[in-house]
Amino acid sequence: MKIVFGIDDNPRYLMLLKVAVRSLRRLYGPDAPCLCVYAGNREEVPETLAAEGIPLARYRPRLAPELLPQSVQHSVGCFLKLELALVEELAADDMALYCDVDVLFYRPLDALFAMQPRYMGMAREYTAPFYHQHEQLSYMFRERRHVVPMPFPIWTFSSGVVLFNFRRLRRRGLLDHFLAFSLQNVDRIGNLDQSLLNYYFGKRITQLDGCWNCPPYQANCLERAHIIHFHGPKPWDTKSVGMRDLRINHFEKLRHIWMEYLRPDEREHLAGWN
Ligand SMILES: [Mn+2]
Repeated sequence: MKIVFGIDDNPRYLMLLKVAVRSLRRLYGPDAPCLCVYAGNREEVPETLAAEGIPLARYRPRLAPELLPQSVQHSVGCFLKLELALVEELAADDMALYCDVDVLFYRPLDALFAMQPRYMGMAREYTAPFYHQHEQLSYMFRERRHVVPMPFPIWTFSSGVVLFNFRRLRRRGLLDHFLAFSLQNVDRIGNLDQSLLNYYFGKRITQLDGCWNCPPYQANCLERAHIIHFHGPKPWDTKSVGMRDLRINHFEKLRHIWMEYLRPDEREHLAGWN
């Protein structure tokens, strides 16, 4: 199964991607199947990916940046995961494991690859309360209005790691419905792509164990995690006040493990980031 990432032109994504893939290859060797979907225009990105031997899929998203509100323009890359089932390079794949670039593969993934969620599998996110002001949302598709009741009560699933069942999403225009819903409701959501997945698919999402998407600030992260997700402070962020509460438990240790994947020049490059 392919491990799929999605990036836009934020240079930090590129550094995170390199480490994610290097950690994947430490577990599964240099031929571990992966793909990076890229929706930007910088020449430096394909060059860097080629140097790292990471396959690249250039993709023009239907949720195009110009169609998204100003408030989400800083993170347009995270919407890419919503339409991976349409990416040409994945057309022959029935399933794929999407991961944010801020992950570190820590233990084997075989048990995850063996799962077959009906639509998609995601782990819970404990720090995000499920909250919205709407009882239902609606969207127009092929001249008909469709109503999506908000799934009360429900917890929030994290979109940092998503095991997608593409075959299911490609059936009966489900993805077309979902993208129509997303475009027409993107200004009514609180948490980017993650809200769109939670609101639209709700109880159809299969819950994955937390070991597949484990933040370093979680107390049992070191002993349980298979995929570590630097949700919250990124590995170079040792100072920001806003993230202080999440630099706890295993953050420091895991940030060092992440750093060890970098070459000295790369480490120097991110010294000024915060
Ligand atoms: Mn993330």
